Amino acid sequence: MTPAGALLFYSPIDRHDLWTDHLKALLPQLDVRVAPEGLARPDEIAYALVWKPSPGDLARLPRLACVFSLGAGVDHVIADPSYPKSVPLVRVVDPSLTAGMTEYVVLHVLMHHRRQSDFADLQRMRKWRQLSVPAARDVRVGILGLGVLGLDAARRLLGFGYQVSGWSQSRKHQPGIESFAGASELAPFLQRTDILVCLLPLTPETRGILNARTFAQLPRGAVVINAARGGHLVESDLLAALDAGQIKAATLDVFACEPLPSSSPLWAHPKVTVTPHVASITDPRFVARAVVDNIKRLEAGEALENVVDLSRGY
Ligand code: NDP
Ligand code: OXD
Repeated sequence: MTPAGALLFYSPIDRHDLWTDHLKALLPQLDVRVAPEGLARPDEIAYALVWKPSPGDLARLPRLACVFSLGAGVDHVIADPSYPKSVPLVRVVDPSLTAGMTEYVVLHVLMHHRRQSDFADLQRMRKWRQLSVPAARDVRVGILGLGVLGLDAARRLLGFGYQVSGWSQSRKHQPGIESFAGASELAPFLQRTDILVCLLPLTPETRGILNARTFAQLPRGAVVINAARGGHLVESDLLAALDAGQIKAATLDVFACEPLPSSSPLWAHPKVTVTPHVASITDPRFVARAVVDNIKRLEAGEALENVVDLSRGY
């Protein structure tokens, strides 16, 4: 099968050579072009595989048939007001991406619950002190966003014995997981959450959701883990809540400005764990196949998989 047009690979951070190898191993006839040079003949591009494309660039491709996000999130694409709305946008849904996120969430929930940073402090001081650690069944974990990633993490956390709940737009019916839905159920969800994990997509409705009001509704001494997007967090509100003891500690993987500037107070904050947007990374070995399969579907006139609903923004 020879595709109807070239694929533009467009990412300031991902390895184009790896992606090209994996894509061409599956579809040798695919003409892969790499931005910015690859934008030279815009009328030859039918597909774009992108991470944070510059606003306006996709709108310059007159024959664009499908855009593939290099991540599960698509905020980096639809933030562009000129995104051509008639062109389907496909996101990553992949077991390896889900597994990576679940590992990250479980690691950090356990780290906070098991007071690992307190024990690390004691070790530095050569102090032998058996701090008390609650049983998992007495710890309430609440996940903002019970989608592909949130649901998998919730199920795994349930396996450790935590009391797990989730907040989403629509009600979920998952054994053992308490479901809260919609804006009116955010407050009761927060009130029963000791460790809050954010796995929401970034949309106009969820931007800034990790703010002073949200923190105030959590029990005193709650923990916040944000592995979704930096735009969800009001950093100054978190710093104030940490200083006041309302929030005991935070793990942050994503930031409003990435890379996190060296001047950020978050780097050296004793109650904050920083990781550089690595909670889960798209693996070209697996996801190239999903891209190629969707190209084949589109060219055969079949329905695409994992298409984003542009009207709701995720
Ligand atoms: P999904 O689209 O599968 O799930 C999103 C969930 O959020 C759904 O449960 C949805 O509710 C809920 N939701 C959306 N908007 C609202 C709202 N306004 N109020 C309440 N609930 C809402 O996304 P994924 O699980 O695949 O990914 C989630 C996010 O994780 C991505 O968008 C991305 O930003 C981030 N991510 C971060 C990575 C990292 O390395 N740090 C890696 C991969 C992803 P409903 O189910 O009812 O629709
Ligand atoms: C994603 C990400 O959205 O890597 O997949 O953040």
